[in-house]
Amino acid sequence: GFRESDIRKGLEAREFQLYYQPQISVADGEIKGYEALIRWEHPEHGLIYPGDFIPIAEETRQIVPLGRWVLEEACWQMMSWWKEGGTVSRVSVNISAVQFYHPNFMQMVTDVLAESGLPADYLELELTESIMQDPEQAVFIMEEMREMGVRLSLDDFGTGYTSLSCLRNFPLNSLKIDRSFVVNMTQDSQEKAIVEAIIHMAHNLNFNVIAEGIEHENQLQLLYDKACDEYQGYYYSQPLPPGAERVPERV
Ligand code: G
Ligand code: G
Ligand code: MN
Ligand code: NA
Repeated sequence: GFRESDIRKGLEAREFQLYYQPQISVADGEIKGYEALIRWEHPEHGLIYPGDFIPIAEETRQIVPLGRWVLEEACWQMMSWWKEGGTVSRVSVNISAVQFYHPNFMQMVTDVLAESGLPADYLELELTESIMQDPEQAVFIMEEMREMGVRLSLDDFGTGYTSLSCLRNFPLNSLKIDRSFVVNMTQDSQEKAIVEAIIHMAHNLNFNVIAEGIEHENQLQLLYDKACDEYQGYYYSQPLPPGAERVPERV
């Protein structure tokens, strides 16, 4: 496995890269934004996925400098596309609980936005249910983020233990339905009922809903019927490095 020093050296050698996956409007197929997903182009081991190094980065707190790099890179990329193409896109950046509770987190986000010039409302932070370890503190930090104009989403929703009474207090813009609920929803009426219930609840709380892991046309049709707002998945495109042509993956 990788160690703290490997991650530090990888960062110094600029071996990390962000891939981007579009977030698509269910109603009209328009690209609403991109999720940034980190990859490690390791000189010896090739392309490494976050599951193989993010947990170690979190344990060793290397996620703090690595996470700052991710945020800088994502904001810089949006500005660069904006300058090239005339439109600016929303970017969603995954934030781990270690980063979120770091005392400099707020200042770091403020600094990166100022340095890059990206308007705050084009940045969305994807939080997981693990930040709910301290709900009062979480709400406090989230409210400060929202005052800055940054958008917030709750990632992998349904896989953690967020109580619904907590959820109501979170100043979120959107909720992302975990892929595990989407996989069988067209065949399994119970999974379909869960997806439907999440969409209704989220809308009643004034959150947008994004479904993850959409691989088939019939899944997209179901989301349309249930008025889900956005989707992500191989059906539209895999996550790709900047500048790559769209690659739908037929599975
Ligand atoms: O493509 P995929 O294997 O990229 O991503 C797997 C998981 O890794 C996702 O659940 C995502 O939350 C996490 N992840 C991807 N990029 C980042 C990142 O930049 N920071 C953090 N903290 N997690 C990430
Ligand atoms: O942050 P998060 O857990 O949401 O990361 C999304 C993960 O899901 C990434 O690893 C990404 O590569 C992966 N992913 C994105 N679209 C699809 C899809 O359609 N099918 C599958 N199996 N994985 C997907
Ligand atoms: Mn995510
Ligand atoms: Na997710």
